[in-house]
Amino acid sequence: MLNVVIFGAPGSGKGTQSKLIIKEFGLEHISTGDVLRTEMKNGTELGKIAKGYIEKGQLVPDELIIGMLAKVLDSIENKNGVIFDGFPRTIKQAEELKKMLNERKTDVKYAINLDVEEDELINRLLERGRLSGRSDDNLETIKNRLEVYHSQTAPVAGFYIKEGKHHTIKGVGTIEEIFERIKKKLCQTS
Ligand code: B4P
Repeated sequence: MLNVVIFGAPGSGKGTQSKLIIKEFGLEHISTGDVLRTEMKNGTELGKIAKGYIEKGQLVPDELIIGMLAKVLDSIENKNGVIFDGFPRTIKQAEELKKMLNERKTDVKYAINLDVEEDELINRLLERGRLSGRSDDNLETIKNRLEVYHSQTAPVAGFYIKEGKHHTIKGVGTIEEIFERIKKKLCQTS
């Protein structure tokens, strides 16, 4: 199974590139951000709790995310593999993902880290906020999200470096150029 983790700072292009990877490789898509936004829209208990964290630019607590992910994983039948978009965001989530996949006789094959400088990230997110009105795409929340990224999510790279699965991809350029870089990596090493 081709299980791929795609990670990077907020606005690095995870969701954007995931869509292209899914199409090319026939994978299932799990975006924890999308799942949380659906829960928020439907006004569920989880959605109400998540809203408080997301609007402050903080991470939703690990226990909630891990429980949510286990349910989504069990509902998937695609045998080609899964792209994990925006998960794991902490070392604890990376450890739990490994456990969950091992229990299902599989594992992560590649961790793709999209590298984009901070000014570009802020510009992209402000632009998305302007167009979509997403409540966490405002300057104050974006700055908090970037801080949280550096303190809690960036260390996840070390987890996958140790496992020999980590690949940094330059995340600046056109969407198609970046996708070509990712595709080359996934084809080269598979
Ligand atoms: P996410 O939904 O994962 O949001 P994100 O980090 O902003 O990335 P996203 O995938 O949406 O954006 P992309 O880079 O593709 O998370 C939202 C929140 O949910 C988190 O802050 C957290 O609170 C919570 N959460 C989610 N998962 C969690 C977890 N595992 N644990 C705890 N909490 C969790 O694109 C950004 C913009 O850039 C788009 O407008 C796009 O069009 C543009 N863009 C993309 N590529 C471009 C390019 N090459 N050039 C120019 N623009 C580009």
